[in-house]
Amino acid sequence: MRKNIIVFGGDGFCGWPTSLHISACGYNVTIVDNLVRRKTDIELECESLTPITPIGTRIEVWKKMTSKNIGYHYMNVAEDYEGLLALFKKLKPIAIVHFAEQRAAPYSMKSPSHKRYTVNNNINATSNILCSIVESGVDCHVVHLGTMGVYGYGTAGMKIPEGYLKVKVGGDSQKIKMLYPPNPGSIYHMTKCQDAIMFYYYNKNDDIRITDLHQGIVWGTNTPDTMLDERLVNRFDYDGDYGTVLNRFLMQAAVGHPLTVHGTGGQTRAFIHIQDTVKCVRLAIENPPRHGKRVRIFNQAAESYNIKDLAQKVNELVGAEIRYYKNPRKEDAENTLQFQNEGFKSLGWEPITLNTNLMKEVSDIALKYGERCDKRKIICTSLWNKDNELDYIGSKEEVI
Ligand code: NAD
Ligand code: USQ
Repeated sequence: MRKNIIVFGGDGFCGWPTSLHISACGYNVTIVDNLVRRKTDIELECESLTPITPIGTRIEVWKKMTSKNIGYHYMNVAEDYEGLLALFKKLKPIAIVHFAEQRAAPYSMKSPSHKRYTVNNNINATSNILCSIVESGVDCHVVHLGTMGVYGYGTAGMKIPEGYLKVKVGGDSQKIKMLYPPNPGSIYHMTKCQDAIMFYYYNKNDDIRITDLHQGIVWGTNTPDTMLDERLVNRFDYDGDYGTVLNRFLMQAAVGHPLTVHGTGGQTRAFIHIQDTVKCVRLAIENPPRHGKRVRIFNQAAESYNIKDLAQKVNELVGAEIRYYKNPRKEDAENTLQFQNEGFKSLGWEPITLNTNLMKEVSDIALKYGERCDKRKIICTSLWNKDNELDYIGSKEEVI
């Protein structure tokens, strides 16, 4: 039985622990990554808080610890179509996991060139992967990491369904299921909406089996596999472009920086722990949709929280000053967010919810590597439009 799996973007924050988990579960994993995320560290003059080792060292140490091989190809998936096609023909994977996109909303909004890079990279990566699967004739399941942000963050009076909305048309006479209307909040999120149209098309035209995972904000750092050896440590982004909110707050508390709540902190978002990310991706791989079925969409998120409550929880756990900053983004000051996540639950997933032990684990990592933090990189300086203002100081009161 073929058990090859390609992980595109397997050197990144979600991709690395996922590659290890899938390898540990007995699949032959090949990582494809052009290391652009590491190069972006150089551009932004800010490294992962954790000292990640080169990809070659990571793979060598994994082999030493587990006797399992992980293959690696340095390749730009958005540009090297011929290389990609050759790889599909050679490996004939049963599944691929597609993480290889520029994933930070603030980075995508930094400047016209960052906007255009994000669009070119993300759209071409997805397009090349789908096109090369068809041309190679390989029957493989595509598991893509999308985002909860494709829905916008409103609930329209109901729980957000898993990808499709049931609507009545023609004076209630006819019921149809349509893709939930896209409502991106950044150029990055817009590319994920565009990915969805490509999936729809390739599934309809070429019967490619596709699972699109609408993932919430990932928190945490390590998984049991990355903890086997310090050289397997996962990356920890904390800067204003790539750092995501809960990990940032835990790191900020650890280094004595005020927690940087944007606006009123009334924004509600969906969250998932990194250990659940890797589990969900494996569950998706092991339960592929059948041929002839439309694109399967799962909401890959455990629960939602508003930002102010998160800051309060971090304060209760480790003690921190909470400050409110003028919001650099164009987003609703307040929203409620409810969503369905029955798809993964029906496959046996029991979500990890925000808990003190796991938050403490992140806090301990932040304390351990705190001296690597460059505090000048903490404030988010990427502004969504000309009406937004930079705010390095913040205030004790919510910014309306
Ligand atoms: P990341 O930036 O840490 O990892 C992405 C990896 O893809 C990097 O190693 C990068 O070098 C690689 N890559 C990017 N473009 C490439 C290209 N053209 N060719 C080859 N490799 C390329 O990001 P992440 O946090 O691991 O996110 C992975 C995926 O999960 C993204 O698609 C993101 O949209 C999605 N996601 C992430 C989160 C989160 O909170 N981190 C939440 C929801 C969804
Ligand atoms: N926020 C703060 N203070 C901070 C950082 C963020 O208040 O210091 C606020 C933001 O204004 C926003 C919310 O927290 O309202 C979330 O911001 P984030 O940077 O943690 O997450 P986001 O930009 O939404 O992007 C992240 C990942 C992205 C993924 C997305 C899932 O980077 O890859 O797609 O989460 S979701 O949020 O469900 O769209």
